[in-house]
Amino acid sequence: MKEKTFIMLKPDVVKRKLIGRIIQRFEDKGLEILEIKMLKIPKELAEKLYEEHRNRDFFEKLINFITSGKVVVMVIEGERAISVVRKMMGKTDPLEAEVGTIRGDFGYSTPDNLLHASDSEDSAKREINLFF
Ligand code: 3AN
Repeated sequence: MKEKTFIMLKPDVVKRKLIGRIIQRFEDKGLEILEIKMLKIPKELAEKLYEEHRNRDFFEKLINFITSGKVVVMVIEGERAISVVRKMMGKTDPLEAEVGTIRGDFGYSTPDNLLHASDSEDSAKREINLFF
């Protein structure tokens, strides 16, 4: 079944000039980019996106990072796209993310761990609506 998912390339990707290489991976996989735009996220929107983490000790650090520069947001579609993209992204801690995943190949820290991708159908709908 075709699914839509929401992906955000974080400010570290833009600063490190990795936008093209990361998008290339999704295109190479056969996923389709339906929407794409670049923006600097207002603080309120960043807090909404990450509201489930509001009580975590890293919340402020995460919001400061995500609003520190431009991000690229996308809607991507494909068969079981949500889990396929999560697999391609790799684990949250880049030290644990396997080689071959985006975080495993390009990342070494948090919260600057390259990208965000929806983890369920409900969050995909919610996140797409926040940005598109
Ligand atoms: P994922 O992005 O892999 O779904 P979540 O949803 O648990 O991971 O975390 C959301 C974001 O919060 C991560 N992408 C990362 O940027 C940040 N984050 C998670 N854990 C930490 C941590 N221990 N220290 C700093 N930032 C973190």
